[in-house]
Amino acid sequence: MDDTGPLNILVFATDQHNAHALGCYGNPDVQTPNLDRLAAEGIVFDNAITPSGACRPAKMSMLTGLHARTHGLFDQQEDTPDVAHSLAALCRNAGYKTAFFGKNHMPEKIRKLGFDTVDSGPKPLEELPSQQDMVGRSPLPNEEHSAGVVAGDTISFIEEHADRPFCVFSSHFGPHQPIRPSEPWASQYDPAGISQPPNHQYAANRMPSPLDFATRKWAGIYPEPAITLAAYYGLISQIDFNIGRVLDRLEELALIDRTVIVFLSDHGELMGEHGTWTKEAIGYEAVIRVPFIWRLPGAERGGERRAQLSNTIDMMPTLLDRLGLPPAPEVQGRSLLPVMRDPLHEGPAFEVSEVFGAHHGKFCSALRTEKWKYFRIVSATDPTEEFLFDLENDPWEMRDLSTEADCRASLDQCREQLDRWQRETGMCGRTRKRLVAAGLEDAELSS
Ligand SMILES: [Ca+2]
Repeated sequence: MDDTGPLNILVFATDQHNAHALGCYGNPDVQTPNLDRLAAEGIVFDNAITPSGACRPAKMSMLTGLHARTHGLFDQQEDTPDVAHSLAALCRNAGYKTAFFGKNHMPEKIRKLGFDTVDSGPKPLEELPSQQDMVGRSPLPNEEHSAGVVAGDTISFIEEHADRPFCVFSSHFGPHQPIRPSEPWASQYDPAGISQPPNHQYAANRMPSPLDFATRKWAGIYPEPAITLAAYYGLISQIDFNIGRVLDRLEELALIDRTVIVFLSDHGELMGEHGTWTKEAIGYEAVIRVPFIWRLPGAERGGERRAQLSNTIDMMPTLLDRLGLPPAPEVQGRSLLPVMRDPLHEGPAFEVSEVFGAHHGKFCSALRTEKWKYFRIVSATDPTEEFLFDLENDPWEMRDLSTEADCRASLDQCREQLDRWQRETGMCGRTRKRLVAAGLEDAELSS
């Protein structure tokens, strides 16, 4: 292996992918042999958090290493802010060929973020025959389905630029709805044989109010949970197959050990957990925890796992660190290389994820430690809701402890850590304007 010269970057992103829905994260039903192979040759982060449980903010954070409150794409708004730096722009400045295939959420800005080649391919939501077809079988063969097209475009680009350093995002539309895999994946899973998450039906002592929005929105559109889960797993297996195609080609071209490979999702999916689907302004693990897998050249530390907390804003500084490029100024993520190379290296005490649902005016901020989950939901009109879960003893978050007297000290500590983080992190003018417009200027949004 020639280990001189610059390394390539290949990022596989899925959209709305619950971290429970991978074989290498312990799911007994879903088949993900290619991602499991990547995990066996890579390092799996078991406690990775998205900075925001919404598509556009999370994608922007991935590309900039910044929290949503700082880059200013704070919710699903259409206009995208200009940013001072991005991973792709820094790579391009260093001589890399840059490309983004698949779902980018910001067609008007993606080139400005530093990508030379941009191709979204087919857009499944726009091609959906009707809302009633949100879950089901795609009539398209794999090569015409977005999952196959994204992989095909990625392979062509890599073949064409095999002699140049490249930075490629291969960004799948799925398993975000529409949940419509091609055959044979649409028939791969028998709904009767699929196990449900333990928290899909349970007697909760309290539920966050934004869950109602998702439940109401999808009532009558999503079929029963087992059928939806079978389609969701089918789409994940189809994406896994296509990721395998890219990995195989990378090996054939002898580039796999000249490339840093990352797999992640922008955010999670309720996936039937807590009784509903998609995502909302809530801080459950189903929404904010994401799969995060790193394959370093030479499969360094391959097959290892890390329990230390990480955040997907760490991707950009980690890649720059491993490539030997100068770190970006003002980036809020941190390089994960020290943790990857030393299993005993201390991780951060907590990570934060924030999401604002403009459609109902609720803002949720979540604080995650290795043991605790604290999240609170504020709005201009309703009382603040607070939740606390003991993830060591209740990983599926089925018992809220925020009103338990003997958890009071932990609740106070989490709340104080989150307050301080929000105060110290501040926010950009654009985010402030957005929140003031929503009547949240008096809420606990420290600046
Ligand atoms: Ca998304």
